[in-house]
Amino acid sequence: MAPLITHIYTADPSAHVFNGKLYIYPSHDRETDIQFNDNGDQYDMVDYHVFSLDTLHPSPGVVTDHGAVLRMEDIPWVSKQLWAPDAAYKDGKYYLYFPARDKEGIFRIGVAEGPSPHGPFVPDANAIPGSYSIDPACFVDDDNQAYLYFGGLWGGQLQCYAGNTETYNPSLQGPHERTGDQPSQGPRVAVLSSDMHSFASPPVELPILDPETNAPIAADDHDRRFFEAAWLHKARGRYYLSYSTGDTHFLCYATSSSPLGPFVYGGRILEPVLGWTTHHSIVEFEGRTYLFYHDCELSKGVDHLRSVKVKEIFYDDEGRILTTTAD
Ligand code: FUB
Repeated sequence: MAPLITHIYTADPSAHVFNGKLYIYPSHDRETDIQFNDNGDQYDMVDYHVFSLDTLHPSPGVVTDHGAVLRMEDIPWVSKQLWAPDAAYKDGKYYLYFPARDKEGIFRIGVAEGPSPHGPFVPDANAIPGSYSIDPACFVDDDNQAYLYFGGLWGGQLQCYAGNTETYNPSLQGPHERTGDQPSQGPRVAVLSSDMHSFASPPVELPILDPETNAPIAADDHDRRFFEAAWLHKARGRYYLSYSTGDTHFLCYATSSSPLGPFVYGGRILEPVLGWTTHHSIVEFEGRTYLFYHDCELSKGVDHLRSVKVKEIFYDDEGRILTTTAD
């Protein structure tokens, strides 16, 4: 499959259906002269574009670029690195959630509000109180309650927070994480307030449980442990939490009967793509289930210059997602 967007580099696609149209909220990658490192400093993005399409079947229709809907210079609390965003709709308004480093260099999550799926989005003056780390994904359940899932290891700083505390430990900055038989760190989830601008209660950790032992997946199990890119979707009455395994480059998923877990590991969705990062979303559109993801084919393998792609995926009769490959 060719990249969906070729006039700029885009990554971390969060796809949603609003008013019958498919909208994509990606990161906007750009070239810089920043040295590559395991902290992800080379991912130095400064704005967000929104894209839309009328159809994906039998092939993707024309992709409209709605332009830069939010710029770093318009967000008072941010110092750098506008990383993977997501969007949500609730009660007549649209919300863009995004991670960025604050003036102290600590990743926080911000929210911006707009009247349409493509903005314009006006950011709150401060990051969401109590937010930390990266990769927000907002899920609004059938009862209209919204949840924010987030977290990412290494450059995403999740390892700097132990369990359910918000206390930042700077000595763990960089490519560090738990090791051995210790429980791996799970993503966080926060119940959002009814106005979508704050956490109704402090975030809690969502351990990913091994289906055999019912214990959290071990820190050394890099083929299955959570690294970043949490995404929540609901299908067949179950909640699917999907995520990237980071340094082993898989997209995996876990399932639960509740948006607040417990989530039990289910399997692998996508084999490694060209490029270090892998980050995705899953959405139903026109009666089919699609995986949006990115790879570095267009940039010929430059890790921080990525391009969004889309592929139909399938479940088996038991609701397991069938593993696929990038193409
Ligand atoms: O795009 C910057 C970061 O790379 C994202 O936040 C991560 O999920 C990874 O894709």
